[in-house]
Amino acid sequence: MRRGAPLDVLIVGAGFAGLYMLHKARRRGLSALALEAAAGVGGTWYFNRYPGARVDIQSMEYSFGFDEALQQDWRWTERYAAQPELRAYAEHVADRFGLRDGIRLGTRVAGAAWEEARRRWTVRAEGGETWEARFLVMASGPLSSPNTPVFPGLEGFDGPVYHTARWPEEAVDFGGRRVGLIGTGSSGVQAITAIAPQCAELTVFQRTPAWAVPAHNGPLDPAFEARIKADYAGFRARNRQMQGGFGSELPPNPVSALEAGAAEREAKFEERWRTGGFSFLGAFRDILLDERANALAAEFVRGKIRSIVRDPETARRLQPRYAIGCKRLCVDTGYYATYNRPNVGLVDVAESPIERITGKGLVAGGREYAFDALVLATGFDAMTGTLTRLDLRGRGGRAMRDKWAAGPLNYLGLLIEGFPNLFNVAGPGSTSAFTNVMVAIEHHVDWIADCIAFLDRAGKRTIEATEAAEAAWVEHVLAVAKRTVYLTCNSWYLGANIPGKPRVFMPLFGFPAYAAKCAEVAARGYEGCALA
Ligand code: N01
Repeated sequence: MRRGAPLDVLIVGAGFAGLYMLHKARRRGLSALALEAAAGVGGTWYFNRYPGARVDIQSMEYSFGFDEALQQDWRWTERYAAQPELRAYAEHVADRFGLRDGIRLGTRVAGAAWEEARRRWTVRAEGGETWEARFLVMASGPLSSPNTPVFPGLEGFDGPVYHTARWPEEAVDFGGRRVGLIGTGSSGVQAITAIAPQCAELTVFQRTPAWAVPAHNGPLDPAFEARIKADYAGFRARNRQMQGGFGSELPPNPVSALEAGAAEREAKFEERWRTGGFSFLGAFRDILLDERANALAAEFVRGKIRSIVRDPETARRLQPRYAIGCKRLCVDTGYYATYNRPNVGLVDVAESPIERITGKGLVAGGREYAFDALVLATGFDAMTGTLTRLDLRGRGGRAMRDKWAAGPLNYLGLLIEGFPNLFNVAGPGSTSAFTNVMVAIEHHVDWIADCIAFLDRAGKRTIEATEAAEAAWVEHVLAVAKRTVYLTCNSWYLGANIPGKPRVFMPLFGFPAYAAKCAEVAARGYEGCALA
């Protein structure tokens, strides 16, 4: 069944990107509709409601800056907001800007096809309903397709299995139960810390240890809030000048870790450790750029792990051996200390891999571990998973999963050759994963809205990247990564967490240079794109 008149903009997703895109499109006088698979808005913050889920960028920064009244009125209760508050914020934004009637909840998009003759997208939901639109905006999120590894026997497990990224709406009671948990990335680190005090016994199956620094979360300091709100626009602008789009209150130290003396280095690491959060990686300017500088920061944190974790063997297993920050740094609230609890055990499944799940637990290294409930904190098919899992067909019926078979070709992260009038928000080729994603989202949505306005003014009906621009862009993203430590480990940035996924470095490091490039492309009449 085809729905109504063609839309200007069809948006996939009603997380923060979808909400702002819908608002922006309407403000520009465009007809727009957002389709959302979930029963509520919020995207990531709708689905990831596992115990302990919390943002790792400070709340005052991890929020929209596009509306002064919104940022003045909204009050965060904690330095790092927990998932329920973030979800409430998304709900508030939907109500405040009257977006509800432009969102179809419970509507999972199955696919979309470009119709060349009519120069439109036809978007199809599961269930068969279709919509037509001039522009298709993928606001489906870089971390929205959960990864459930193939564990033989998983279906035969007697107890409940929970994935952190698809946590049930109703409360899960772990009281008196033995819990097994696989995965120690950001989700695992938070879930382990929160579940351990709730359950009888927690066994963590770790393949790669996480680097974690303390959040020092707590109630939001009213004096800090007042100071930021006195010039919120200035605060946002200063953050946009930072490589990650956040952290201007404590910028990176301009000194090299290699030039500092041992005492100065220790003092600086200690100071940043006490401050908490990602600021640790800015203790010296070259921690993410130079492996030797990185090794000094890494050894400092390994020392912290040894001093926190009482059992030497557990402490040994928890100490990572790869570059700190190479996989996304975790920001924790007592993670390492959780292993001092008598009811928490750590099994290294790198040394003794998981062989199979049984009815009563799992077998690793020839030994069976018993538990009543299983938590999978095994992450996502990041950055490309959502677009390649959809039946997305561009010019000539070409499927996105074929176009991206060897890696996600794109231009500026925003445009894809062969897929006219499709914009991808916060995807591969953009700084999304390396930035405060709220900054990345606002930047992309504003760019997209300006691009559509330009096309309409110029009487053009389509825009798409050229193959040459795409090839050069993908090369540029890799060249930037080569100047960092990011290529020295296996991470989801590289697609290395999914067996068989092409190893292509996907996110771009450095927001200010990226934003400047996007602005320059626009100013030059969308250089690198074919307009018709
Ligand atoms: O996923 P991950 P995540 N056998 O991919 C392990 C954002 N986020 O959901 O490293 C055994 O990081 C895997 O092991 P390995 C943030 O950007 C933010 O935790 O591949 N183990 C790893 O330990 C983050 O980076 C927040 O060897 C297996 C874990 O599962 C991103 O989302 C909170 C396995 C997956 O870790 C993803 O985080 C949460 C197997 N077969 C998430 N397969 C905050 O804002 C996978 N693993 C705080």
